[in-house]
Amino acid sequence: MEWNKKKVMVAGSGKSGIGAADLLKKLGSTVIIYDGNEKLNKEDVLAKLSDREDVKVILGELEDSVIDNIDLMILSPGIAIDAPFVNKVREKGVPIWGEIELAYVVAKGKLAAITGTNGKTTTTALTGEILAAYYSHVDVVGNIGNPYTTTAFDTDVDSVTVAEISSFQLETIHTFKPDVSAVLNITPDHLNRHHTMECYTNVKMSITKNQDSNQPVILNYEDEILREYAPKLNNRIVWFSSKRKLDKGIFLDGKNIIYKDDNGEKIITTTEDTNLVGIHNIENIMAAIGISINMGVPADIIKEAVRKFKAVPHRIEYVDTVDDVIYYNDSKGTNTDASIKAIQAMSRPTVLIAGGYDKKVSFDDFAKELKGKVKCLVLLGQTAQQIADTVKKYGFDNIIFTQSLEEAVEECRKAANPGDAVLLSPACASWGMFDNYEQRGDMFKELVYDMKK
Ligand code: UMA
Repeated sequence: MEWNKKKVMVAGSGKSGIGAADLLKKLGSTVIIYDGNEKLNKEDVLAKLSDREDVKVILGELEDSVIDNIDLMILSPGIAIDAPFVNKVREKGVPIWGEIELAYVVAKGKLAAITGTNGKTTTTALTGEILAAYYSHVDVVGNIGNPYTTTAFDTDVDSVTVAEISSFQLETIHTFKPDVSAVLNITPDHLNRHHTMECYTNVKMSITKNQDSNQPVILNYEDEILREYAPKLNNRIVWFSSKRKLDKGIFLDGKNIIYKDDNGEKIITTTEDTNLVGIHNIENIMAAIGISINMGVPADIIKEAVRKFKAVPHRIEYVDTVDDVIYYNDSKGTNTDASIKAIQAMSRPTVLIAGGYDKKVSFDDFAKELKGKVKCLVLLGQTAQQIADTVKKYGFDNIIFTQSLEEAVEECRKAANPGDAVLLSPACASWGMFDNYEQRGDMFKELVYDMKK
């Protein structure tokens, strides 16, 4: 690709858009940034760039005459592929790539890519730590918050990249081909954007679509959707299971986590040699082991890196203890399955804060988990009423409605007794009330810390 001859439009001026624009500038392309939010300030957008020279910013409406003059559009993951302006660009025959595709085309070295509904961030961070204990140049990128485009230009043949890839990012890949891929689990999420579970599953599984038949995909044997989908795959499947011994793959034997392949069986580590809690985290460790072994890391290095690894922020993160009430921040619980895991991990009577952006999913499975664990449910956001209606169907009626996170935390403080836990695990995205889950979690932590002031 003769990048220096291309006029490229980057859609979205968030982290991904800025990363993509910076990379394109380094490649010598002419860059136009487009963002549908007309309330943004062009100067603020330009100020985020490393090199703003000759970059044009368009906000609000996108005119046909602009589209007629571009060679390529790079889409940010938060923009739906069927958004009206994207459809228009497609109809005019302009190629549309995601920022992951752009970074992949530029990057060199080895690549491991991880997707799944839950556990992606922990598994990606852990895999990154393991690989960094063995290889000298490791980048951890993607949905984790560090766009792949920000590292791609500086990679070389010896570089190793670990990428957390969301379903949004997979919608716009074309040649993206990881050396090792992993799909951790598939449960309902983002159905407002992908519409059906079938579409969501197909998008998730497309992480494998360009891999050669000898390139591995690490899959969770306990996930029914993955087990059903597996026969359609052409890859070398490496299964992991937290519930049964497998003929081959990664599994538990008592406390030992075993890796077994044609060369025999090896104990990699044990369930006690980790700071992570919960069976879902054992699965994340298993996936990270599967990826690392297939990226050439020796077992003793893996064991040591797993032992040292600490939980990622916003994922059942201990915040503080106030009046013998433990506060946990699980703001990354942005779907029901993630929140169910957080509720299951609680060992004290729990006051739960839930609710947020409406992704058009059902809360039935979530509601069933409250019994015996959650003593009081504090609701906020767009989904508050839907969650209340659903939990009432299952006989739970200790519900408090609130209008803000401040009010929710205040209500939790009143509802919790010494010996209880307060858990922020909204089962919903933060959008609408917050920019992202990090902002929501950080605000929760501040509100908890403020209690001691
Ligand atoms: N925008 C438009 N038109 C639209 C929608 C958005 O112009 O129709 C503009 C907005 O005005 C805004 C910009 O696009 O200025 C935002 O772009 P974005 O939503 O793609 O957000 P980024 O800041 O680029 O962050 C993205 C990911 N966000 C989403 O997928 C929604 C981040 O994942 C990711 O960390 C980051 O890229 C770096 O790669 C967040 C996320 O919530 C954590 N991901 C979802 C999840 O994990 O469930 C998928």
